[in-house]
Amino acid sequence: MRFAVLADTHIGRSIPLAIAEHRRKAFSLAFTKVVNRCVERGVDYVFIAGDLFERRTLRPYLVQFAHDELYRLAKENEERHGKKVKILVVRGNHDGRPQSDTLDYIRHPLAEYLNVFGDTPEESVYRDEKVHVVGLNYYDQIEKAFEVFAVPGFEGAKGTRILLMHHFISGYNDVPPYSESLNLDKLREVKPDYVFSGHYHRKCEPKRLPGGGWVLTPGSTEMYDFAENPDKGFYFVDTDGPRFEWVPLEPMHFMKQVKVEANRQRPPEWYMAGIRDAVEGFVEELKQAGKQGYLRVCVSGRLSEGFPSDVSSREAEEMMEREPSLLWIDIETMRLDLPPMAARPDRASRNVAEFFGEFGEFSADIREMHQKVKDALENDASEQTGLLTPTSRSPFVSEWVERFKSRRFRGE
Ligand SMILES: [Mn+2]
Repeated sequence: MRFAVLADTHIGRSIPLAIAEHRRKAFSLAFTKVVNRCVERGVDYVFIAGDLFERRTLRPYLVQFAHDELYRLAKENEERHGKKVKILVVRGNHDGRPQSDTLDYIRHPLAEYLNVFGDTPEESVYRDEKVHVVGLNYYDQIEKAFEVFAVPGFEGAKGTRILLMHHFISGYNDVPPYSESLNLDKLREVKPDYVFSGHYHRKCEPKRLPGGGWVLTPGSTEMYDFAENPDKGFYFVDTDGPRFEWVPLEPMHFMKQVKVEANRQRPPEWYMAGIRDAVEGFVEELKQAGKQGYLRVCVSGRLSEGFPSDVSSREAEEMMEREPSLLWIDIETMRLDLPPMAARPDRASRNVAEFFGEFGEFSADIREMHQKVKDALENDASEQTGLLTPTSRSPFVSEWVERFKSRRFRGE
């Protein structure tokens, strides 16, 4: 038997919204490529491990698209290879909730090539003369769902035992903190020959379960966001052996995130030059890859003058208009800090002794100390922070303490 194992196709994803149409195309194209490869190769079963769709509500043409592609897979697979394929689908967290999900639109009583798992113990099981599949949809409480659906679902199973699910697996996927997951020992309790899982977007190598059987997470089929690496695709599994074959899918666009970061105060022009370099470098990379792409530039550091709004995206926008390979440039200046208060020009003109006049004679001490610190800052301030280093600061601290001690406040 030959399986295709895929997950997280996210058809209809449109984020970042600035390039929504490009994004929708990319996810649809990846799905079409999966169907093409399956048809070329010939498959007996296709396992879709959740998040077929991006959202519960989608544009009708996208639902139609998914429906048509699945039909094409079944039809052409039979025409070319004489095999009737069975496509098995579980619900991911993006597909919707129990009783209300996008998968309803692709369910059809006459589509015998398709099995969409439901939310009752009966609807969680698919069986025929060769395989026994338990489909575990996405639930918030995974351990409980496992006991309710997976454990009884495998009772009396004959043939190849397969668990299809949309959940993290600890000890196999890099599970994010505070996320629900199942561990390998738990999975082993139902003695599966294969566990195919989605939800985790990064490709994983097949892994032996303790005591037998395999787990496999193919990852998503397109770049879900800027943080993901572009190693996208799906697996064919030949149950002889078994043999696992990775089928790479090249992401449609080039997505990159770069930092422009200053470790000392810099004027707005410095950051602008950094952004320009980043964009120019990216255009070069696009040319080499022969692709269109989008870039996010994260600007961080401290300004020596001006305001974050002085670091404008105008130049980047002009480059975007000139250069068709640049689909979008995002410039993120949230982490750009204003100049320190000490750099405000009106400060120098203040008469410090007058300002602290209410302290009486002590205002003269304040004026003296202020002048000393100001001089020290001018000569010794750290380039990075604009402050005195701890060693150059400590004599001032002692002197302040001495001056306070030698005066008596509140009549003490
Ligand atoms: Mn997903």
